[in-house]
This record gives sequence, C-alpha cells and structure tokens, in this order.
Amino acid sequence: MQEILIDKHATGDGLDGSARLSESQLTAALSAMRDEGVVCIKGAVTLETISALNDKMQADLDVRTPSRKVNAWNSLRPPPFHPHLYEEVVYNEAAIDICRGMLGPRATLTTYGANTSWPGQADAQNVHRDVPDGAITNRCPAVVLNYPLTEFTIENGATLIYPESHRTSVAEAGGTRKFTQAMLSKQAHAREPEQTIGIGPGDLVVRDLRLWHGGMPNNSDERRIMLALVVIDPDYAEADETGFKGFEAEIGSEDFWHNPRLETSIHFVPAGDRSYYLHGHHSTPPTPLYLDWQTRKGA
Ligand SMILES: O=C(O)CCC(=O)C(=O)O
Repeated sequence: MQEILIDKHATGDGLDGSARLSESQLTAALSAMRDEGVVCIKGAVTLETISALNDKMQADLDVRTPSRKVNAWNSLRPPPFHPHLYEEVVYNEAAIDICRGMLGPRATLTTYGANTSWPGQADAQNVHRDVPDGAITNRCPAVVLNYPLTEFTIENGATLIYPESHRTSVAEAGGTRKFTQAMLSKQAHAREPEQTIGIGPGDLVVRDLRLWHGGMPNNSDERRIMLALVVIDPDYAEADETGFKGFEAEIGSEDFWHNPRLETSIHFVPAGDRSYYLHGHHSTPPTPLYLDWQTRKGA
C-alpha cells in the first residue's frame, strides 16, 4: 500500500485545519487509487482528535455490545452529535480532495460508521468487497475512509487487503460474498495481499469500495476500532452500485453536516435514548438517495 506523508509545514493548513495534499501528492494519491485501489495518508488527523474519539467509542463499547452474529467485526457507530464531531475527520481536506478526484464534485458522505476487531476473535473474516458483484466498470462507485483509532498490528488483526483487486470480477462467487480458494490464489498470484500494519492514530486509509479485504484474527487483549466513512458518487447506477445511501445524525448538529466540498445524506433524529447509533449494523434511513434507490429497484 502506497503511503503519502502529509507535511503540514510544506502544504499549509486547509479550510478546516486539516493539512492538504500538495498537487503532486494528490496526483500520486489518485494514481494509487486507480492502480492499486487503496492509498494511505500518514498524519492526516491530529492525535488529540483520534484519542478523544477512541476514548468515547471504547466507553460506548464498555456499556453496549453490538450483535456480532452476522458480522463478528461489527461495532457501534461513532457518535453523530456534538461535542464528538470533528471537521478534520468528517471533512478531512486530503480525503475530500481524493474523493472528489475519484467520484466527482457531487461526492456524498453516506455512512458514518466503524468496525471493531474484538479480542478473542480466532477466525479470519471472509475476504470480501463492500459492493455487490456487478460487472466491473471503469468508474469507481464509492470509496471508504478508514481512520484507525489505535495502532494496527499483526497481533490485533490488522486488515488483510488485496491491492489491485478492485478491478477483478467476483462473478465467480455467485453473489455469496464467499470468494473461492481458487479466486483468492489467483488474485494473490497477480499481486500479493498485505496486512495494514504500520498504520495507526492520525493516519487515513482510502480504499475503493470494490477492493478485496477482510479482518484477521485478534490475538491481543484490546478492541481495535477503525472508523469507516463511505463516500459515494450519487450518480453511479451500475450493477455494483452500493446500498449505502445515508445515515442518522442528531437534531442539533445540522450545521455541522453542511460543507461546500462534500455533500452528505442524512436523516436527522431526536436524541432520545440514542439507540439510533448504539447498534452495530448499517441503517437505512429514508434519505432522498435511499428512497430513489428503492424506487429504481422497484421495491
Ligand atoms: O476491521 C477490519 O479489519 C475489517 C472489517 C470489515 O472489512 C468488515 O466488517 O466489513
């Protein structure tokens, strides 16, 4: 995985305080995204912000355990209300530049989620991609922004990724999300998979949503959380269009969710008991993007 180091002094601060990529760094990041389907931006966010988010999310997990039946890497979502919202995470300038470069000027944030690798997780996750098995097109349907909240190590199950796999058809899996050993071997022969070790708090991994990846066993005694923010091209309607069409955020945070360079797809809800975010699976609130998708599917 190609790494690009943000040098705040050389590039100057962006609108929100997060550092921006220089022109040549952005060119390198976009070509890594196109060729490999993944790129790591080192030093994208301040450590204070990531540490504060980790503290809050670990505290949430202390009191509420999400169901891990369908996906053992399930987590609670990051809190979508003040004072836990950070511009440098949601509107990270480097991330937005890459998203707009990949997805166009209508790049839209549709998921504000997380994954957790849990201690005692002995089996690896099925290698999968996060979009349906439609035919591969020349366009990228969506990207995910992964922010590790702690160091990623072999011991705590750093994610296994298959660089360059974003352009490989998975029709052979027959819609099961279960890639056969033959598929995995063939892909590994074309380009060896790697684990996302050497990344940690402050870093950002941007991944094409089609890239093959999977969680690995966690032999440590810690919960390892990574934020997962999905950004889509809302005009993409091919067969591998993602179903991530929006998320809930809390009334009172409306102003935060407006940004001139990144659209958002949000359904605002009252605080109540906050169970709207204290659960593991992705939600499907009735945002205009979600409703349009349902209509197009004939649901
Ligand atoms: O947290 C990880 O290492 C990967 C989790 C993942 O890919 C998933 O749950 O879809």
